[in-house]
Amino acid sequence: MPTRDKPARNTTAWWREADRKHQLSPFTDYKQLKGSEAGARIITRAEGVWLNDSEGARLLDGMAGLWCVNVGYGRKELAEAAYEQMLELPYYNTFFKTATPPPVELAEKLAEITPAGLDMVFYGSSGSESNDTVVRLARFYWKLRGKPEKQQFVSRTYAYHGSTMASASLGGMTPMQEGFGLPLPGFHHVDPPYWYDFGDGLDPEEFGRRAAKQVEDKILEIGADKVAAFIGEPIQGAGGVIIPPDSYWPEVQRICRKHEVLLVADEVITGFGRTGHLFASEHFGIEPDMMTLAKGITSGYIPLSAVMVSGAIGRTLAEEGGEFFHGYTYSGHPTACAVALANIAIIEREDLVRKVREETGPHLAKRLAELADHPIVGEVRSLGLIGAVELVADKKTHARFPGGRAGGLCRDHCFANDVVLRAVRDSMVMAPPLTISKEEIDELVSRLRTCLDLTAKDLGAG
Ligand code: PXG
Repeated sequence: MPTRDKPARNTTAWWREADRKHQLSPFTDYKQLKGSEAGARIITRAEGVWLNDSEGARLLDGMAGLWCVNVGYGRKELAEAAYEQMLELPYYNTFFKTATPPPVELAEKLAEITPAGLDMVFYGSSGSESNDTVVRLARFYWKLRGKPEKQQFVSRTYAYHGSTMASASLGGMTPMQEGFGLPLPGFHHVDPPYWYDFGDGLDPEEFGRRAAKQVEDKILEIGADKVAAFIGEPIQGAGGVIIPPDSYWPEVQRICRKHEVLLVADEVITGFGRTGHLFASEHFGIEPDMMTLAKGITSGYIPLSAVMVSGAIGRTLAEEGGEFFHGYTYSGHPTACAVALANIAIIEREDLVRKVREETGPHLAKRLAELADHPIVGEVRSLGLIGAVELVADKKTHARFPGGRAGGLCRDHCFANDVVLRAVRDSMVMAPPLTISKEEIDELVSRLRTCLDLTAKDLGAG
């Protein structure tokens, strides 16, 4: 009989205790988790959009893992692609004048499917690594172009570009910077195009132009001759699914071109069909000079990331020469690239992007719109299968509940009611697998409504 102090191996209680004792999980309050009786929920398997935990519960995964499992769980052919590649050639590097077939085949495929002009690729294993690569590439490019003083970067508050020191400097999450000596010198931030919180009563399109103007003002303040690049997520995901007004991105692109500042789209979340376009840059009408990809590139089945680079930058690298002193052991990992190729084949064969654009995306928007009359819902917004629900105390003034507790409360209710959603401040955000059915969307929204009711009750509202 296992005792309370010593649970039997590989049981829920044992995993929880070993987790508390030995694993330092990301973005976790260790004091809180290690001291809590409940411990972590142990997820043991998954199929489609459904997760199973070790205690037999079935959870609807409204977040596609962490915004990444685009083709859903349980895809045998991705496992087979990895298995076959591992037997053939599990690993070989792409340093020192060698290459292997999968990264080459994937590079050709990515050049074909990403927006016009992006036709070269530098691989990594995470979004963070790829955004670090952007910093290096941009600085290297301007040096080769005879403008070595173009070193600095502009991005936005609430941006998430990763957790390494350079990518967290590009990001605009203050808690990730304060106390860590970040941002590094040369990284600047402007307000996000977040109409709901920053709109000041302006018409959204006018607000979009004002938010873009802040980018220009910042470039001029630093000096255009010192700015290497502007980086932004077409839709800020971890920052709260901030969907900019249509006026924003074309204006940012015009400003970047005017001041010879590279435009970098971080499509780590928005890439591979999330918005109902293969890449959100297509929706917003921009042609970035670089684009970072991760997550949906393999649907999270294995780590892989990429920086897409324009032909113009690629030509400068090729024509001006000089070694690019940068790379990772796993740049162009053959097994990860083989999985990415199989994953993209699924997205194409199952017509997932069109389905998101024409069927499931509009269905999610319609069902979310029905939540707008809920007493604590201030706004719902979505594009394709990425969306947010704003929780407010006052629908008119957009005033939040005191203490910033509403999001966390609602998230905990969702988790207890077997639907996984994220809370970002007081926004509930969602990004389910692109394979989610209309019935499963109905289920997701109906569970969310129940949890909104419970949250309203906790807050004494409605
Ligand atoms: N760019 C964007 C837009 C991201 O969302 C990264 C880069 C970094 O990718 P890696 O692979 O290094 O994690 C991300 C990651 C959350 C959450 O809580 C979001 C991310 C990661 C972890 C948690 O919403 N996005």
